[in-house]
Amino acid sequence: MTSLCIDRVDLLHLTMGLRHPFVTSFGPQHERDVVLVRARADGVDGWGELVAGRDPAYSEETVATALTIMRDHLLHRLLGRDITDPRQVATWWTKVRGNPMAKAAIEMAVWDAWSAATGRSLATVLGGTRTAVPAGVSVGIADSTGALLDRVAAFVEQGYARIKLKIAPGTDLERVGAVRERFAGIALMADANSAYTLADADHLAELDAFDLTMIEQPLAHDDIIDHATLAARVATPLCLDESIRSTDDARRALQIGACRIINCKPGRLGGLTESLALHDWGIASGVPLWVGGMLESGVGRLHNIALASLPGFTLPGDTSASDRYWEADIIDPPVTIAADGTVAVPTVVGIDAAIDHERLQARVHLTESFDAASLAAVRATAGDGT
Ligand code: OSB
Ligand code: MG
Repeated sequence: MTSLCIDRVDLLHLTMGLRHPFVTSFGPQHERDVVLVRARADGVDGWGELVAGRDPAYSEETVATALTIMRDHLLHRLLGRDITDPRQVATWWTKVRGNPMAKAAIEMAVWDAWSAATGRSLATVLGGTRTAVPAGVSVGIADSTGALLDRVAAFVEQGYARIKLKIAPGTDLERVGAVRERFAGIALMADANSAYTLADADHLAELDAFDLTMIEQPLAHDDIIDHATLAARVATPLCLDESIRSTDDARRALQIGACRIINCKPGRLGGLTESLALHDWGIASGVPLWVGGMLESGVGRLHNIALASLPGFTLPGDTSASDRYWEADIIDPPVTIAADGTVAVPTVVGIDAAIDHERLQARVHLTESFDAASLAAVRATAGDGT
C-alpha cells in the first residue's frame, strides 16, 4: 500500500491576463489572481489551483479569504500526516465549514501528488475511461450582436462541440436568437449566473424557442425552491451551478425538480473527492453531468479534463483549450482542441511534468511556504486542538 506524507506546501501567487475580457452578468473580468498549491511529498510535487475570484461575485469566497482559511484552518490538519487514500483529506476538514475553493485547491494538489507517487495519470487514478472528451466553450456577453456572432463563428470554426452563451436581461432573447438563427445545428446553451428572478419566468420561457440544451443557473445563487417553480414553467431543461455545493444538494435539487442537469466544478464542491461522489450519484440517479470551468490556468485545466474523462460526464464541459483564455499558458504543451471538437485527456504522470517551470516562475510574485513546524502555533491555537 502506498502512503504519502505532505511535508511542505507552497502557495505561488501570480496574475494572469486574459486574452479577451470575460463578461458575465457580474461584469467584465480582465485578469485572474491565480494561487497555485504545490504539495511536496517524498520526492514528488502535486499541483492544485485556487479558483476563487478577486471579488466575492460568483460565490462569497475570494482569493484573500481562501488564503486565510488555508493558512489558519486547513494546512496544519494536512501537513505531516500519512495519507493512504486521497479521499481521507476531506475528512480531516469536516470541522471547517464551507470554503470549498480553499479546500479544493489543496485537496487537488494531494490527488495530483498521489497520481505522481503511484505512477499513474490523474485520469487513471480518478477512474477515467476516455482518452478524449468533447469540449464546449463559454462565451462572454459581447458589446453587440455582431461581435457575438463573430466570436461564436470563430469557436464553431475551431470545432467546439457546444457553445454556451452568457446571458443577462435586456439583450438575452435577441442575442440567443441571432446565434441560433446563424448556427442552426449547433449544441447551444445559456448561463445566466443568477441574473433573473421568478418574476422573469414568462420571459425565460421565450428562450424555449431556441432549442437550448439547458439554461444554467437562471435564479439566485443559493436557491433551489424557485428553480423548481421555474422548471415547471419552462420547457428547456434547467442546469444548476452555483446552488449545488455537495452531492446532498444535488439529491435535494433533483428531489424537488429544481434541475435536470448539473455542472460539476471541483472548486465549488470542495475538491475531487466530492466531485467523484457527485459523479457516482449522477450515474445512479440518471442525471447528466458536465465539468464546468473557472477560467483556470493549465494546472486547474488538466485537473478538470482528467475528471471529465469519467463516464458519468456525458455532456461537453467548459474544458476549453488554453488559447481560449491565455496568450501563453503555464503548461507545455498547452491544451488544444482537435478538429473533432475534443480535447485529449492528459496521460502525463503528475502535473509537475506538464508545467513550463521557467514561464511559471517568471510570473510568480510571491511564494509562501508552510511545513508542520511553521504551523505549530496555528495548531496549538486551533479550537478543537487538532
Ligand atoms: O458560471 O460557469 C460559470 C467562469 C467563471 C466563473 C463562473 C463561470 C465561468 C464560466 C467560464 O462560465 C468557464 C470556463 O471557460 O472556464
Ligand atoms: Mg455557470
